[in-house]
Amino acid sequence: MKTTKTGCQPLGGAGCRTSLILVFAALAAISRSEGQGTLNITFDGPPSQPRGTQYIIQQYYEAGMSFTPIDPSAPFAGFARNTGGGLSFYPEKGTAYLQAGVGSTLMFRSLNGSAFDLLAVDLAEYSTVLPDAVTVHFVGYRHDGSVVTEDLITDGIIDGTGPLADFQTFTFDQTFRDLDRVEIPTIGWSLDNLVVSIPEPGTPAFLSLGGALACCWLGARTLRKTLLWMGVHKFVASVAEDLVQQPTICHHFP
Ligand SMILES: [Ca+2]
Repeated sequence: MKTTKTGCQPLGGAGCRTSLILVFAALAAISRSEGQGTLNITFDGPPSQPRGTQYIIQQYYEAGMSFTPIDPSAPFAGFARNTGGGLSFYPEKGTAYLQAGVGSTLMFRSLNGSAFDLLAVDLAEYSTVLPDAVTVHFVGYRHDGSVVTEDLITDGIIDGTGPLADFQTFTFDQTFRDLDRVEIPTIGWSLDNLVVSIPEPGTPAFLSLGGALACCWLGARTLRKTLLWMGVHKFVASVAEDLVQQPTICHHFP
């Protein structure tokens, strides 16, 4: 009987079977941890834009995320970027943000095609001229092909450069996870501080390693059972036993 130098069970033993499950679970947890790649998109640029201005734009990029109209070829396609400061009738929090007036739509996605989680957003009404509470319709297109929606309703409190808090923070539930893109087809809103989570680069490699370890373990067990079932004599069975016993995962995960 061979023994391992590390003192842990050989691969395929009950101890390593448990360890393997724990390692694989840990890798999966790492891959979906919201602490990994969590980004707060502030819309504060670049590109630079003078304070107190509102520009209509057709694209904006920040932190690996792209923002465009849903249909860039549609009439008046675009959305506004407001830098705040000086425009007393617009929401004010001291930094830049996006707005949707007539004809505006917004779509955002990861530039490299990675699926992402949508966690939170700050929303306000469009202006003190249109101060009523507004319903902002979010449509999430998940990587598995399903579609989720959420209607967020602002409180209708807005005083521009006055003392009131124009923006409110909203959070999304677990359905807005693993998204390929999100669309906002409605208008009359102001939007800032979009919080998304994107898996860290290298996560697929971690998962591949976990999968490979699982396959090795399952493959070795299957091989041993098959050889024993076929009635091969003890020598062949001992070779299979060696396959089961080597290597140990503890060399890779001390
Ligand atoms: Ca901002």
